[in-house]
Amino acid sequence: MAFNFAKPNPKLLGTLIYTYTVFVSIFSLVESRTLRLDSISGTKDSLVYLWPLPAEFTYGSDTLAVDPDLSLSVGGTGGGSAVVSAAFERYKAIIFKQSSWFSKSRLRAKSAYDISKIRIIVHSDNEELQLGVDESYSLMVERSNDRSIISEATIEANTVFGAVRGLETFSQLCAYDYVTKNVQVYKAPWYIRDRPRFVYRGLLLDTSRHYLPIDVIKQVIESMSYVKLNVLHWHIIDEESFPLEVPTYPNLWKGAYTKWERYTREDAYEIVNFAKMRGINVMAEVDVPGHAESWGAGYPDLWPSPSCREPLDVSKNFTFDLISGILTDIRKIFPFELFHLGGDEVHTDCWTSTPHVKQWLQDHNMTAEEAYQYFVLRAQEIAISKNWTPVNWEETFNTFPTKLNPRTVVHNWLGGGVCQQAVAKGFRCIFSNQGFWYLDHLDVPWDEVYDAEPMEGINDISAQQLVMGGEVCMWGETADASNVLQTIWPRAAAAAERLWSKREALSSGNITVTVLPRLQYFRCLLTRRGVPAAPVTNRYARMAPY
Ligand code: CP6
Repeated sequence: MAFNFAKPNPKLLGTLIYTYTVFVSIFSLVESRTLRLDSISGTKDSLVYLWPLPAEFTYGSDTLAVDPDLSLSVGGTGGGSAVVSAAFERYKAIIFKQSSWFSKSRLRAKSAYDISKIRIIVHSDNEELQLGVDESYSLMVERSNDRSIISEATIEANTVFGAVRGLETFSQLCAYDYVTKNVQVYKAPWYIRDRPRFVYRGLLLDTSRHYLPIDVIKQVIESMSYVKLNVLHWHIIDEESFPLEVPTYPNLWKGAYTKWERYTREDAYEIVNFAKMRGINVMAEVDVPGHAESWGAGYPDLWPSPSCREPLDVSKNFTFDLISGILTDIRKIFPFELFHLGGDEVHTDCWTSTPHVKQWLQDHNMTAEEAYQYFVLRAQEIAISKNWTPVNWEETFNTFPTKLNPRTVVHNWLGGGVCQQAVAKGFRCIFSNQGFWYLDHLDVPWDEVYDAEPMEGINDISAQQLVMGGEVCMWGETADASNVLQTIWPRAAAAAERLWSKREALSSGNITVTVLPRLQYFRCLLTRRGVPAAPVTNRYARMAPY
């Protein structure tokens, strides 16, 4: 005999209902025993738990429930972009990360939600990501007055990348409530209009001192998008290792630590694309001539001699042919208009002590310092010929400021406030003062990172416009896959707010009251999203009193 569907067996049904109830109770118990920090922080005080703080915002005191079946509706010429739909899917997963499948299906049955849809309107279908791309957006999260209409959160932006920034902010407004087991937006209605203070908000990642697997680089990029950083400065190669594939000069790969610690062109391309989907440009660095010893593993002619290997041999055309070959090969991979040529820490002893180089200097009537200038300018010409704008570490500006190509972007790292001098001479500048923004300096606490100001001492409006922004640097000598994320976070977030939010908003009031709890909340957000971020206060002297 077959089942009779028209007449359900009441005994079986009863058993099913009983089993269901038991499961619900067990799951509820398990869930309610989880930490409740984020459901509390959203309501307790008058702080706004967003990081970085938006340019303009107002809020109310209403609590809205977000539908676990949140849907996307798009409008405008750029609404149909894959950048937007992929970002929506990423953020939906983040927003409902804590809701179990079980609680979601129970909540679905209740059906009354305040926000069931995100409407994203994008006014351009141009998906090109370049320096100065419009990242502004507006975000509205409000309860509809008409209860028969499904309420929407609305994001409006001029570019798809503005929409991505808006989704990040929306995701930060959403908090999992461990009591109702629903995702809620506190303090609604929200009206936010936001835009970055600086066009360049970077993070340096060094894959030469320690190799970083692709997945780790992606984790760094993903976490950068949480604080709206927009440039990954990929310090791919240096004197210790050469992990990147360069087809024209295949022996360069011999400078990799092992054949497993290498990036193919496809790997690099994948990283650039992964970053682009998050509104992040990748600026590659080929640091010449002072940080390139590893190149000689494959091409020993690049060394002045086997016993004196740095800087690269300035006397040979082969050196510049090779630089040109690398840049030609990787131009296709890195579409960003900026390219970093290093130029730092050039100690010319090998040039003056190696006979053939010394002879070359004499023949060309050059001092070692002039040869340094000659090298940097020739490398700049190569980058410019490939349609790149050169970026150089500040020693190039400090040594020959009047000779540098005027398009050069000066990258500060020493402690002397070079940005002030560089912009006074008409150069653009990136701030990375090592006393504050070198993340490998573990003794620099979060508030010193937060207080560092790229515009310090620069008061003239036209000079201020030349300060492109800044960058935190995660050098690789002491960081690999095991600790790189916890070394970057949470202090990189402190710099990110400096670079995104209005200067006035950062300095108002006592930052241990207005900023520290917000940063601590954001650090919890990172850990909830799976980013292993270190504690915010790592010096006992700075911890809150009992
Ligand atoms: N590598 C390269 C480095 C550093 C620089 N360039 C560096 C120097 C001093 C400190 C940290 C890092 N490791 N290529 C300087 C720009 Cl304290």
